[in-house]
Amino acid sequence: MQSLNFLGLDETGILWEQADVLIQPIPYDSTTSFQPGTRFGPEAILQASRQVELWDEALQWEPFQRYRCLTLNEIPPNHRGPDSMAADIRSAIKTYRRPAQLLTAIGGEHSITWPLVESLRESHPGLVLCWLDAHADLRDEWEGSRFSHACVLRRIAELGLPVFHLGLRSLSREEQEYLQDHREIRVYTSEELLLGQGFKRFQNDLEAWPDPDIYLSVDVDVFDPGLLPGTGTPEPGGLSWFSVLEAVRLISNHGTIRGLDLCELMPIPGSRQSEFIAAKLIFKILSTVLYKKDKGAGR
Ligand SMILES: [Mn+2]
Repeated sequence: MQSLNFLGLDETGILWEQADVLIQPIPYDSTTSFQPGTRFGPEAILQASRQVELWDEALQWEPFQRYRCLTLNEIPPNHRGPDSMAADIRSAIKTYRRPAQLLTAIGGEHSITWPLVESLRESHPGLVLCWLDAHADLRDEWEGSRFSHACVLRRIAELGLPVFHLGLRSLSREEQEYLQDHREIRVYTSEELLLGQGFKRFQNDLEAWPDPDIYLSVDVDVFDPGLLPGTGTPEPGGLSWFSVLEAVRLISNHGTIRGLDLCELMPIPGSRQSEFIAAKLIFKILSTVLYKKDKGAGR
């Protein structure tokens, strides 16, 4: 069977060592609460990505005319639980990832981000995390696992890297107390970003890190569910398309995005809306990162 690839690009003759961007599908969802189905996210996003225009109308260029993008085979789900899955992800990406390549993971549930960040920190010890998500994901344990999607940001924060969380609008009292005790996790709520000075404060705070290496993790529930309904735990009051692009622009302008993921897309039968928006966002992020790399190269 012909496997699906991102944007329907012609990958003929591209070796993984030569690719500037590696797309890594990770269809894993054993712990997703409320509604399952994010295991079908990567395939739906790759399928929908074929409808995304290759021309970036905002930046006025076509990134994959110049840069090579290769979609890898999926990392199969490990049903022993998210900690076993994390070990599989770590060992899979260790075999092929090179520091200069931009690894772009497509989930699956958000628990996949922990091994991705942990691995990237080995080559980029000063890594800063930008986290776009409606939820805090700061529980110490959930459904019998400390590595569940509901605990993933807590496990990552314990690695000791600076965290910028944009779009929060739903958390438990336990998570609120954790945030009060852990000021290294900087939070910009959806309300502050949409109705207040959140972007300004985010930009000011980021400036304390000169030219950082950045990992960008997007839970698609950061979007308003009116725009993107296909996710396991939709929350009202989410970000708009342009506010998410503004966040991406600020992040990319300020530092260098070294790795990214997009998680928690749950296809809705009969609709392609959510997966198309997710595919287009991945394209927009990659275009933004590659554009900066391209313009910087000539200086
Ligand atoms: Mn979430």
